[in-house]
Amino acid sequence: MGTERLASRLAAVVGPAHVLADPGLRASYETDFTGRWTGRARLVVRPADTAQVAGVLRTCREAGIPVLPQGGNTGLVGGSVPTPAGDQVVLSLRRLDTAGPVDPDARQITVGAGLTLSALHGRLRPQGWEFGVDLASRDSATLGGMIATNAGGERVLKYGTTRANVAGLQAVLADGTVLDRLAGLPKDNTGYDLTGLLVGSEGTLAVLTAARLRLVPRPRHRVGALLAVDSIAAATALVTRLRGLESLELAEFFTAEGLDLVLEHTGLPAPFRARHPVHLLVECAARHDPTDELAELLADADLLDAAVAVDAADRHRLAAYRERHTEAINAAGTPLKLDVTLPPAELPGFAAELPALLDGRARPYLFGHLAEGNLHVNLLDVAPADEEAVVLAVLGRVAAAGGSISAEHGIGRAKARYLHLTRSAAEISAMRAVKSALDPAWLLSPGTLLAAPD
Ligand code: 2HG
Ligand code: ZN
Repeated sequence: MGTERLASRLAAVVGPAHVLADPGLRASYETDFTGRWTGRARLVVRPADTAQVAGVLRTCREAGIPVLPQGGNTGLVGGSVPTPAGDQVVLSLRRLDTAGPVDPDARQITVGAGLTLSALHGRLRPQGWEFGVDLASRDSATLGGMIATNAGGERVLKYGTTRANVAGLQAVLADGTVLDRLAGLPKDNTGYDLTGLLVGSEGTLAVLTAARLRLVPRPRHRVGALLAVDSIAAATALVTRLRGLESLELAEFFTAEGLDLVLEHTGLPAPFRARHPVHLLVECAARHDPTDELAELLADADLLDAAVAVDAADRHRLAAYRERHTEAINAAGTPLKLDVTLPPAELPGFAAELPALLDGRARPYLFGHLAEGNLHVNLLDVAPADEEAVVLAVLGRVAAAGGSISAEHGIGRAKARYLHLTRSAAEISAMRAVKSALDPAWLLSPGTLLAAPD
């Protein structure tokens, strides 16, 4: 089907103003935040509700047109932008940004897939509730995108990944069939867990349109601290001790090199007078004030420096040193991002071996979520000819150490060909069978996660 005819069919579903054909209007949907992943959409379609999503999918299915669902386009593995082939319709879910009332009995809320995380936090805060998942890209990341990628973020040690915080979903299959699992019953053993299957499926099995989210009462007190230590090993050992505090909510690390870039990019003052090798950002939250228990635990820790934040403004000031890494690294170049998990005991050894693995082919920046052994290995200045070898050296080492080649960003297009490093042939073939069952023509998010059959 020609693009003009397709556009008019889709305009009949979503209205002409929401079918974007003009390259200027399409541009922000076609390139990711880093600029590394870019492509061309045949059209961008912006439905307003679930019925329109179903109509778009039915139209594309009939015409055999591939569809790429997109949320806030904050993904970092190329799964949220179309391929350069120019054949995919980008299906933006951003207009599905509704939020229902908080259900205090169930401790849940129903939201549209296009609601941003910040908008959700803003809605819950005055009502005394909180969504456990939080991450640096909260202003643009949408709940649908976060669920599709099973986003992790900064509070996994306390609340788990997005999966643990989703009680139900509404989703549309490639043929336009709507699956409605929004009841959010805490006990419901009636067959396959379709919600669990769709969480983390990266847009390959269905298009997520709404979610039933679990909430927690907003803790009355939060305290933060930025701690300087002399090595990643010391930071890891400190996190192990800090986990003895039930109130611990966050334990994030970064190194001197990353902090240098953040200071240069943001103009923020240095957190300490001296330059320290490794920083650990921690936060504790509880109904009681956790300041004393944190101070007690830190009293005999081997710290090079420490700053404590008891009010929200100070906490945000300290958190900025960690949260602004992504933009600061981006300002310094186009990073090659390898988001990996290692068993905690393997982490210091991996970090020490990294320079040898890279062998001068990249400038590394390490930061991430220490409690889960989740390292964001950001590499600058990798020559295109070295990319494949560098990726294989790092991911191969992670696989050999019993880690995972994607901790929280997903597989996307970036790592599809490396999936076999940490998932077995039997697992991949089971995944392909599920994909074929739910999307027989392989029209959803082609190229993401699994290579299409020949
Ligand atoms: C974070 O933890 C995000 O801030 C982004 O997962 C990580 O930029 C990255 O590599
Ligand atoms: Zn992260």
